[in-house]
Amino acid sequence: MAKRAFITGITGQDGSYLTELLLAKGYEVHGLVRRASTINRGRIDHIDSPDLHLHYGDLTDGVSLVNLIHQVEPHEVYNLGAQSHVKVSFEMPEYTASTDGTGALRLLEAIRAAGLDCRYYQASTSEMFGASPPPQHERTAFYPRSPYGAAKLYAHWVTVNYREAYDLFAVSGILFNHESPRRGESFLTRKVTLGVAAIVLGARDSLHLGNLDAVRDWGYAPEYVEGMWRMLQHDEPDDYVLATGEGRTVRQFVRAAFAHAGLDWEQYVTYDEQYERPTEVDALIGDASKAREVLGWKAETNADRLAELMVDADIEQLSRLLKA
Ligand code: NAP
Ligand code: F7E
Repeated sequence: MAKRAFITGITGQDGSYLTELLLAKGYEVHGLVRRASTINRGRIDHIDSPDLHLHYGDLTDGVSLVNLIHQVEPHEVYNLGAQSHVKVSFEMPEYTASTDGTGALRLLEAIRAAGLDCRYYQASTSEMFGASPPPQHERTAFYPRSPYGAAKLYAHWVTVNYREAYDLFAVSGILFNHESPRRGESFLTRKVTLGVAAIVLGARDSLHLGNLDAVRDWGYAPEYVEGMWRMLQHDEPDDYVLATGEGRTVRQFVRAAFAHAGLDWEQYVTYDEQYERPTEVDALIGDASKAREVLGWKAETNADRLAELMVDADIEQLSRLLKA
């Protein structure tokens, strides 16, 4: 019998790659989708499989989660759904807390109430380390710097608590930034590579950014969803950092992306204060030794290569759009 997986956030960047991975492994995949006035499934539209099933629900609606967990009876649950934008979390702190923090609790309670023998993955984040200096690993002190980071820290600890209190196979993947051509358009990397594509193709002549000094550890999303799956296949539930171990400033990423298209970034990028955050996370560089030793997982794609592949993908996609 095929294993059944239940994924929240299936329409997001990671959810789409994880769905492809699990279907290729022979899983039956069930995804939670939100009702909106327009259909928002661009990242999974290309997946044509009788083993993919979508269900309406929301992480802020506990009843929908209880009903779906009962109905699907999953072997594995991946909780990837979130209001995942750090800057937006300062504008919508309560909604972010409900979706990203209490949402995890609602899902864990639905699993516990159903009495299922099921494995649970929580999408934790390097944002929980916040002001703690790099390199950050599983034993680094948490010090979140945004409502997003604080909400995710609650979800992280409640996952640990359900593991210890109820013997649930619950793991928390503490993932550093990971990107791809499917990255949301308002995150730094994608905003930059889309901007480069638009400049190359003559559709715009400048790009407005905020803080260029922040350091991030950017990896490639398809490799990170493989790490999530490996965490759930291990004998024991535990917490793992996934990261490349290499830090780059925003400025370095911008320079690499423009250079790949033969452009000098300084001629196009201007500073705009509106993209600053009330409190910033200055530097995130992860130490993923534990994932390498225990799970055999290692990031293969670094930020320079990522900038190149994202610029290439955006130039190709935008030229198709402009020709249409
Ligand atoms: P993403 O592209 O922003 O996708 C977020 C997903 O969550 C979307 O499917 C979205 O649905 C869904 N969602 C939002 N609010 C929801 C709600 N109230 N109820 C149910 N679903 C909801 O995020 P991602 O980059 O794939 O990241 C996946 C997860 O990993 C997130 O939890 C994120 O916080 C976490 N994370 C990401 C990174 C990273 O660098 N990418 C690093 C560490 C942790 P719609 O499509 O309907 O909006
Ligand atoms: O910002 C700076 C910004 O929004 C990266 C999420 O996936 O990773 C992500 O959070 C850096 C920050 O990602 C702009 O101030 C400058 O220092 O791409 P970002 P993030 O905040 O690191 C973590 C691990 C998650 O868990 C989150 O869900 O870039 N920056 N200028 C800018 N950022 C944006 N978005 N836009 C700018 O114009």
